[in-house]
Amino acid sequence: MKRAAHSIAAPPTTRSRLPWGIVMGAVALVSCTLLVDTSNLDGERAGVDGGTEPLVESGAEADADVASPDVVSPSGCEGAAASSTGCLARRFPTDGLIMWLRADDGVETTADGRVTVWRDALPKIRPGTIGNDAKQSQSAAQPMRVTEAAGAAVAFAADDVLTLPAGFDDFTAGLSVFVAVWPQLDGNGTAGSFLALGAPALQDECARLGELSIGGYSLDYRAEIDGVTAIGSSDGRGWDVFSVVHEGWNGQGKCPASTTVTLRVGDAVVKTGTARALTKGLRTDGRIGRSWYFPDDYFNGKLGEILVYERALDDAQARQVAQYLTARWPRP
Ligand SMILES: [Ca+2]
Repeated sequence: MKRAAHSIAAPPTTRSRLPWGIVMGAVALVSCTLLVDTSNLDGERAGVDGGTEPLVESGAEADADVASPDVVSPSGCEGAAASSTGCLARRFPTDGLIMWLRADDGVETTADGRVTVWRDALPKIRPGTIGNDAKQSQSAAQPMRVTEAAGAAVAFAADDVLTLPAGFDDFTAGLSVFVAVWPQLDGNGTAGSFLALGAPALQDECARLGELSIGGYSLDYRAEIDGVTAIGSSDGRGWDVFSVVHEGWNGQGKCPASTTVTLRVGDAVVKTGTARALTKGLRTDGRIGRSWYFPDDYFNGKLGEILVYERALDDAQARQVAQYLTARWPRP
């Protein structure tokens, strides 16, 4: 395992409570085991309902199964209005959405196109909300804003990373992450980690970290030392819509030792596995474009849009978000 070997030589400086060598060994073991596991189980989760969103139509709010997804053209959202934040937000569930980065709006750059801030769109649909803006003040580490057929995107090269503010502290209702990404694969089919949410202080036996990456042509989700890998998920030839839905505690008072993780490519489930649940705690080291587990692994490629929910979306809701992103980020 090339990645595991070189990461052991470069331990992160932020890990303090666990002997890193032991943890990394376990990660490598899990990864190697999962690479030969080609089972493709179908994961169905119970729906999670609740909350109100002013821009979600009442029908969708009352029915968590989203009987008739208003994916293409919500009323009043034709023409130029269709790409407004308010209209886009009507095409997918927003209950539990805690971060929404869209590269065609909210990206601020220097005069030569280096990204200083990628602003969270959430405050536009939830006035008063403080967004999870992704930032980078060091010029050498700033990704570039690029324009192409699908619209503006944020392009990351090695050593580029955006940092997220502290937060992301309660995933007891689960975690769902959706990403429109065009990975630039290296000779090993690896493009690195595009989103890492970590790490709160160690509180129990459950996972402080969640990370989504592309390695060996596979989509890889990690929660602490547990991993779920979908083999052959990416060819690097265009936009991909990847997602992970990690179920929550389901009403238990303490994080369960094993919970279901569902990986999708587009709106199709490509892998279902298990990982320990995510623990509660303020996450202070979230970043876009650099692995937390493998500090030398930076993301290479373009990101178009990222949505993070603090709950596990049910199957219909997850497909709806995926279909929204696939329509927005078509393959050229
Ligand atoms: Ca750079």
